[in-house]
Amino acid sequence: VADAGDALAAAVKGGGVPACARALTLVENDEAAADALLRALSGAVGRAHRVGVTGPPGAGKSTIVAGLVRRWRAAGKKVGVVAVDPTSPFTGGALLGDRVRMSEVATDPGVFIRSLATRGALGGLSRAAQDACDVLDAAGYDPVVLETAGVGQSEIDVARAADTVVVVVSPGSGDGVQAMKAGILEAGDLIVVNQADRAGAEELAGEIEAAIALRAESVARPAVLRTVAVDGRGLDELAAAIDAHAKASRANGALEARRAARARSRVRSEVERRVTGSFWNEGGDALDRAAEAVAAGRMTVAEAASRLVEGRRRA
Ligand SMILES: Nc1nc2c(ncn2[C@@H]2O[C@H](COP(=O)(O)OP(=O)(O)O)[C@@H](O)[C@H]2O)c(=O)[nH]1
Ligand SMILES: [Mg+2]
Repeated sequence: VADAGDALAAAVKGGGVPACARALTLVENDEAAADALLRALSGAVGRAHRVGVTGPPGAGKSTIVAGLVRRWRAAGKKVGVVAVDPTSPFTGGALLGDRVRMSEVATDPGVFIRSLATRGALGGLSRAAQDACDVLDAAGYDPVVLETAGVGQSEIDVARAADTVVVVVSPGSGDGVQAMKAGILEAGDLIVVNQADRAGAEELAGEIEAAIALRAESVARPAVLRTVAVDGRGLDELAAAIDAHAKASRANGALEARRAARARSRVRSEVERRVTGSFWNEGGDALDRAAEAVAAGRMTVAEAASRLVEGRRRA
């Protein structure tokens, strides 16, 4: 297994497209093989700039990503995209705005796009998404984009795993306001009000700018950009703003600090996953008995939990 893993790792580092595809399938489906592969790749990880694109479903994230990909390709970059979005998978027809553009990007060997399946807990998916970014990074794709949909804490956390975080909102259906309330704006290094061709866009951008202006002096104040992703308006400016953020964070140490925090958080979640996983694997019927006692009113939740934890300590 180790030899097969090493051969695959070498092919990934060589930039082989089929090797990348195989590696990402392992990351999604085969934990042990993925661990071995990532170990073999580890020395090659860390060169790519990771761009997180997050926001409510339908805001236009995938359309924006497609537009950015075309610009980066025109600039000679090799681009990787990992999408975690059950509502608009990258493999679906709607993805890249229109079919012509999609086939253009999809057949371009300088672009690698992968939608991750959303089965299992988001904790597992978050791990898979970051591992997938590591694979594309090691394969020489730079930048690597991580698109995540939704405004829940876990989606925000996944997006935060990027070097530059772009939060996309759009007018209508109250999504923008909801996104603000959910705290998603705080995660953004850049805020994009997309669908600027639609009613309410300028009001939404104004509200967001007002909210940002109220932040303490010590807190970063992200720029608010307007885009119309379907016709490309504002995307040159967005690409330039991403580039500027990448350069500035590299120069002022913010990138290094963020990567250290990211490594810490990945190790921490992995420990938590293993500890809770092994805890429940080893004592399924103890949980059943405790649950029965709590349901019957013979024990409180706290007492039941204490018993389980103490029982394990003694074992
Ligand atoms: N009017 C308008 N529609 C847009 C714009 N950007 C994207 N859309 C449309 O909005 C829908 C959702 O876009 P998509 O990129 O899949 O959103 P995602 O779920 O955030 O990835 C699609 O039908 C797009 O064509 C825009 O700037 N203006
Ligand atoms: Mg999408």
